[in-house]
Amino acid sequence: PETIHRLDYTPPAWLVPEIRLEFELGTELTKVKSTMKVERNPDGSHDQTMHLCGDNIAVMSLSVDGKPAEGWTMSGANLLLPLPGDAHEVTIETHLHPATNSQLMGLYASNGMLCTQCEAEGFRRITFFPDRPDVLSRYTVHMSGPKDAFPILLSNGDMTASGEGEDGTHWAEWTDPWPKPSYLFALVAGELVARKEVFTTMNGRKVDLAVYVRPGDEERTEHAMRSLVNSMKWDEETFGREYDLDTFNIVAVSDFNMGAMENKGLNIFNTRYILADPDTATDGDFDAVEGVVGHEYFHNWSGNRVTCRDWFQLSLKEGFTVLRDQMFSAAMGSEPVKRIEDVRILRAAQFPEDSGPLAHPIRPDSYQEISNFYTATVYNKGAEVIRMMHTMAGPEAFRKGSDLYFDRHDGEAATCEDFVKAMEDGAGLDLTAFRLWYEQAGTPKVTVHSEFSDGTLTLTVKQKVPATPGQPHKKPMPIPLKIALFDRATGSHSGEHTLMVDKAEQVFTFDGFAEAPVLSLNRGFSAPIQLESEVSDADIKFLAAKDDDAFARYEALQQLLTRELLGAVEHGPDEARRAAIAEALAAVLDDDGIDDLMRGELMMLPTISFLIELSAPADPMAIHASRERLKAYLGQRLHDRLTALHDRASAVAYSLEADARGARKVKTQALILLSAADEAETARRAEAQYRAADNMTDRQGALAVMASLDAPARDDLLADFHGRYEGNALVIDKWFAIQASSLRPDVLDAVEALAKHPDFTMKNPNRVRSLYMTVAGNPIAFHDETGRGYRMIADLVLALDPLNPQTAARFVPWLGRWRKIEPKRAAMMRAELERMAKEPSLSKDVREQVTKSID
Ligand code: DPP
Ligand code: ZN
Repeated sequence: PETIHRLDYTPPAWLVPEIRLEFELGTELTKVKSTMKVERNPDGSHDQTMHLCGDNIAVMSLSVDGKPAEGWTMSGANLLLPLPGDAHEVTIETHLHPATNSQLMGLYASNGMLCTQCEAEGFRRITFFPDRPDVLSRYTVHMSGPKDAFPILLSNGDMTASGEGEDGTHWAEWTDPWPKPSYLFALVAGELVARKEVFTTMNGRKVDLAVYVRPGDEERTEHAMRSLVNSMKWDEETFGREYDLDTFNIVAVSDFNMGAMENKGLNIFNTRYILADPDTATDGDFDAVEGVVGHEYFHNWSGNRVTCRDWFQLSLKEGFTVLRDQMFSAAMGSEPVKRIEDVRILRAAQFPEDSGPLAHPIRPDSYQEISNFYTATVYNKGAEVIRMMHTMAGPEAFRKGSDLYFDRHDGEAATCEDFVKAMEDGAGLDLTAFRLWYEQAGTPKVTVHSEFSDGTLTLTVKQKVPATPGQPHKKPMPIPLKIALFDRATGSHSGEHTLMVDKAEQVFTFDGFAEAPVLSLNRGFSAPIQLESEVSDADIKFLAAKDDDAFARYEALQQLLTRELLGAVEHGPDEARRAAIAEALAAVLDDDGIDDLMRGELMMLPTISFLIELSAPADPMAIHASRERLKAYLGQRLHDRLTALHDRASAVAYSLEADARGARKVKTQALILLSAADEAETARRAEAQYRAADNMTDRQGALAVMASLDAPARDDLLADFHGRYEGNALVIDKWFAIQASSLRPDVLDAVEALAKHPDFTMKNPNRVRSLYMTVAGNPIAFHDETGRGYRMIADLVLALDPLNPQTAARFVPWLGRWRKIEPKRAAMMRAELERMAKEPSLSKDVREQVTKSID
C-alpha cells in the first residue's frame, strides 16, 4: 500500500465552489446524480486534469457542460477528467447499494433507515469527488424516495423545499449555506421520531433542535437534548461561539463505526451516545452522552467553520474539541473528578500507544490508511497539548488566542501551525520550542531529585523523551510543571509555581524554608509526562492526606498504590507500605469533607494496562495477582468501613444529583474492594444490590462484581438481566461485556459460547466491541497463558476484516503491545501478528496496523 507523507501536500488543482446532489433513495439501489461547478484553483498546479476520488463505485454517466465527457480514464478507483477551460459544470451519475455496504462508510442501511458516514474518506463511496478536506463547497441536496419507508428526509443545513411525488414518493431539498468539505456531508432517510426544542442564541437567533431516534426510543432522548442545549449555551459563554443555522438535527443509528460524527447541522450518532434513561443507562453512560453531544456540537466551530487542510492536521480539530468537551463536562459536573477520569484514560489508552510500535506525533508525518489515526494520541494527547497552552497563557489570554484563531481562519481549511500561530499572536505566548509537541512522539520521562540545605531547596529536573518508530533521537520538550511546596508543620503551602522545564537537565532553587518541604509535583497533571519522583512513602502519604489540590491527593494515593503493586510483583508485599495505604484509604473513607464522587475515584486501584506500561517486560498475570492480593488485604483491613459505606450508600434514593450519583459510585467500589477478601459477603451484598436496584448503575455494578465470583446466584442474575432487557441492543451489549470482563478462569470458554449466542452478530460494531474489546482489555482472558486469548483476537480480526476493516483494525494494537510483555507471551502475540500478515487479502487498514506492529 501507498504511504502518504505530510510534507508532500500540494493544493488542489480544481475547486468545487458548488455542488448539487440528487438522490433517488432505495435500500437496495440508490441513484446519485452530482452536478458540480468546478473552477481551476488559481493557487494550484496548472493541471488540466481533475482528480476525482472514487471507492467501490462506477461511472453510470459523465458529462461536462451538458455534453458527454470525453477522454476521461480510471486510475484504479479514481476518475481522471481532463478539462480544457477554467470553469465547467461536471455531472456524474453513480449507483449505490446501501443494503450490502457492511463497511458502514459512505451510504448504508441500518435497521431499515439509510444514513451516511463520510469522515475521513467515505464521500468517495457515494460519488466521484476531490474528496479532501481543503475543497470546500456549498451543497444543495435533493432527495426523493418512498414515503412509507422513508417518511423523514434529512441533510445538512436547512430544509428549503419539499413536496409529494408520484407513486407514494415524496422529496425534500436541503441547502447548506456554509461551504464545507465533503467529509461533513450527511444524509438520513427513514422512519424516525424526534424530541424537539427551540434554542435562542446569544444574538436572538431561534434554532429548531431535534434529536431523531427510532420509534419507541423517544423517551430516552431527554438527557441528550438537555446536553445539547447546555453545550450551545456553554460555548457561547466560554468561547463566544454562536450557532449559525436555523436547524440543528441529531440522528441516532445503531450501526456505527465510531462514537458520533459532526456533519454540519446534522450530527449522526451511535445510539450509545444518545439513548439514556435511569433504567437502561449507567451514570457513566449519562456522562458519555453529555460529553459526546458536547464534543460533536463544539465541532461546529472547531472543525466545521474552521476545518483541516489535510488529514495530518486531524488533531487541529480533534485535540482542540476534546479539550473543549472536557472543559464543558468539568463545568457541568465536578472539575477534579473529570480531570482524574481524563488522566486515567490518557494513561490507560494513550501512554501504551506512545510507547509502542504505533507511536506517532499528535500531527503524524505519514499514514497508509487515515482511519487508523483516529487515536488516543491525536485526540487525548492532542487535548493535553492545547491544555498546556491554556495553563501557560491563563484562561483570559487563552480566550484571546482562540478568538483570534476563529476570526483569522473562519471559512478556511487550516493547519496545526495556524492554530499555534494564532495562540502566539492572540495569547502572547512564545511557542517556538513548544511546537516540538506536534513533532515528537513518545511520553517524556521526567525525574525530580531534591536536596535541602541551609533553608534552600534545590530541585534537579531531568527529562528524556524515549525513541519512537522513525524518531530515534529526541530534543527536550518545554514542559509546564506545576508544583507546590508544603510546610510539614502547618500542612499548607505558599502558592503554586509553574516551572518551565525545557532542557535535558535543569536546576531550580527555592529559599526560606525552616525544614525540607514536601513536594507536590505535576499538580492537576499540568503536563502529559511520566514522572519518576524520589518522594518518600511518608511524603506521599502526607500529600494523600493533606494536599489541597484534589487531583494531587488522588495522584499521591495512586503513586503509593503503584509502588506497592509493582513492588509486590518483584519481592512480595511491603508490610509498612500496605499499612500506609490502608491507613490512607481509611482516612478517605472516613473523611466527611470528601464528596462521594471523589471518594469513588480515590478508591480505585491503578489499571492493569497502566501498570503493564510501567513495568516492561510485564507478566500480566503477576500484576493481576498482585492487584487481587492488595484488594484482598484492603478488603480485610477495611472490611467494616466498606460494609458500612455500602449500607449508607444503599439507603440513598435514586436521583441524577451529585450526591446520589456519588453514593452509587462508592457502593460498587466498596463491593469491588470487598470481593477479593470475602466472597460470600460480597455475593450476598451484590445480589441484594442487584435485586433492589431501580437503576442501571446499581444493577450493572452488582452484576459485574458477581460475574467474577463463584456464587450460586450468579447465573440466575445473568439470566434475569438478559430476560429483562431482551430486544434492547445497548443493554444486551452490556450483558455481553459483563461476562467477557469476568475474572474467573473460565472466562474464555464463556466468551466462546457467547460468540455462538443468537444475539451475537459480527455486523454490529457495538456488539462486536462489547464482546471482544472487553476480552482484549481483560488481562485474565487476553493474556491466558496458553495464548488462546491472542488467537481469539487474531481470529476475530481475520473474520471481521472482509466485512468492516475499520473496526477490525482497532483490535490489532492490543497484539502490537507484545514488546511490553514477558518473552513467552510476547512470542505468542507476535506469532498471531505474523499469522495475520500472511493473509493475502487483508484490508489496507488491518495491513498497516499489523505490519507496523510486527517490526
Ligand atoms: N470526527 C468524529 C469525532 O471525533 C469522528 N468521526 O467527533
Ligand atoms: Zn471529534
